[in-house]
Amino acid sequence: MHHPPIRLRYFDARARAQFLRAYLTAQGIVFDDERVPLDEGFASWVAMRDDRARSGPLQRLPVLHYGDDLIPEALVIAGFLHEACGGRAALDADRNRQHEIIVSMAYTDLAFPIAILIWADLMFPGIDVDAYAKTSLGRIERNFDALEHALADWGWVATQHERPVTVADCLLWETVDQARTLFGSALELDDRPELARCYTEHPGRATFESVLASRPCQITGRPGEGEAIERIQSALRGPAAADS
Ligand SMILES: N[C@@H](CCC(=O)N[C@@H](CS)C(=O)NCC(=O)O)C(=O)O
Repeated sequence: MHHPPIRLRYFDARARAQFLRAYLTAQGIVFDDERVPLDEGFASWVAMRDDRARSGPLQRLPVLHYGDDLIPEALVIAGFLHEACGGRAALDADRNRQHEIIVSMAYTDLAFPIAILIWADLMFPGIDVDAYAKTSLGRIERNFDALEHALADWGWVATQHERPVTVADCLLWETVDQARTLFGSALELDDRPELARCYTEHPGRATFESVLASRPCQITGRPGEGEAIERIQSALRGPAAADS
């Protein structure tokens, strides 16, 4: 499949773009993985924000340059790539509907709350981070359970070796990996066999891991993300662990 020059511009973070990087790489598509540095005061971003030819019509990242087209919004980019890379044509109507549902759900109900939790104390000054972490984990676990049932009903994971890697597969894998990084041992996959297989047995797994390893970065652009995650995990382990 022929493509014009492709450039994906996002911060040097995983959040809204890592699954797109993984998808393009899994398709064997050469693209420019442009990363705006997470420098002091987001100076590099501030310097480019007013240039809509780079920051897009909404002045937010990610944006995808596909030849002369500039496409903003992660979900719009996801849909565009699903079409442009032949993913839509490779799936029947039911599978395409399921694909859309997985992408919408994983992005809105999993990836987004993960990012909000990481930023919580900076976004909502005075928030009780420990309580919020527990509430967030509970909500995300319920969303994982809902997804688990749907994936099983659809046989989504059972057929993952029979179809090309999809955008939804990349987003699911990336979201589970982010959740594991954020929640550590507080998040169990053992009683979620569909998600566990999607994560450990996915045919794209080696590619997803190598994309991450080739340019390691934090999940969000939050300054001090490592410490914030440690604090969240400590809260989830409970007072005994926090005191020791
Ligand atoms: N709805 C957009 C949101 C994009 C967005 O908020 N991007 C953030 C980074 S995660 C951004 O560009 N922030 C810079 C700013 O708002 O100045 C999407 O899902 O792609």
